[in-house]
Amino acid sequence: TDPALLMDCADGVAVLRLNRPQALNAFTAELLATLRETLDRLGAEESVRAVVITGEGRAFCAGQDLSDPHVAPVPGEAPKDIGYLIEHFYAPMARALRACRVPTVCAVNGVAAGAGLSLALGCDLVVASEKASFVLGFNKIGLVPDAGSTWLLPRLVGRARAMELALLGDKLSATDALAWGLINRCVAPDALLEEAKALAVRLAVLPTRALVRTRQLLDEAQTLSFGEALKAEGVAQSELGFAHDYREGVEAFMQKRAPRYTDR
Ligand code: T3D
Repeated sequence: TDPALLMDCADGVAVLRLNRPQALNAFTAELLATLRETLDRLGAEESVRAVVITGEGRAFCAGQDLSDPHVAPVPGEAPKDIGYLIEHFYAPMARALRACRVPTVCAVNGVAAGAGLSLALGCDLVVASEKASFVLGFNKIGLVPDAGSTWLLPRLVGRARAMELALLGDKLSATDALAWGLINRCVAPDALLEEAKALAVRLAVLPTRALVRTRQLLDEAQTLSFGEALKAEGVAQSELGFAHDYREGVEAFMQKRAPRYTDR
C-alpha cells in the first residue's frame, strides 16, 4: 500500500501530501506520528526552507478516522481513553507544526474537517481551492474542538464566529472563509498547488530564522502585555542583530543585489 504521507522536494520547498484519499485523508495515529516526525526532520534539513501541506483526492482531511476500531467507540466494547491519543498524537503534531523551523503553507484542496481544520489553520499561510470547505464537526460527535483549534479559531475570526463554527458546526465555504479572515487566499482548483508553491518559494528565499522567530513572537504576544511584547521583540531583535542574515540583508540592500540567507 502507498504510504499515508507522500513527499517531494524542489526549489527549497517540501510538498507533503496526506495520502489516504479513500478515507478523505482521515488521521490515524500512524499518520499523525509520521506527520510530526516529518515536520521535525524537514525543519532540520538545510535544503528545505518551506513546507507545503496538501491532500490527495477530493478532500484535504476529514479529521480523526472514525472507523479506526483502536480509537472510535465500538458497540459492546468498553470506552477507550482518547485523551491518550490527544496527548501523544494530536497535540505533538500541532506543536511540531507551530514550532516548525521553516515556514508552512497549507493548500486546502477540499473539505478540512475536525482536526483536519486544525492542521490547516496551524500553518503560517492558508490557500484554499474554491472547492474547499471548513467544518469543525466535533459538536456532532460529542467532543470538543482539538489539535489547537480552540486557540487558533477565536484569534483568527473572533469569539462570535468561533462559537458559531464550534457550536453549530456548519460547513464554511472557502469564499466565506476568506471573507471571515480564516484563510489568506482562495483560488481556482487548478491554480491551488501552483499558488501555494509560489508563496512557499517566496518564503524560502527570505531569512528563515527571522520568519520563524516572527511566528513565535506573534503567538507568544497573545498572552503578553504591550510592555512585555516590546521586551520580547527587543530580545529577538538583539539575537537576530548578531546573526548572519541581518548583515547579509543590509549588505545586499546597499549593493542592490539579491540576498543569500542561510541562518536557521
Ligand atoms: O477519538 C477521537 O475522535 C479524538 C480525536 C479527535 C480529532 C477529530 O478530528 S474528531 C472529528 C472527526 N471528524 C469528523 O467528525 C468529520 C466527519 N465527516 C464529515 O463530517 C463529513 O464526512 C465531511 C464533512 C468530512 C465530508 O462530507 P461529504 O458529504 O463530502 O462526504 P461524506 O459522504 O460524508 O463522506 C464520504 C465517505 O467518507 C463516507 O463513507 P462512505 O459512506 O462513502 O462509505 C464517510 O463515512 C467517510 N468519512 C468521512 N469522514 C470520515 C469518514 N470515515 C472515517 N472517519 C472520518 N472522519
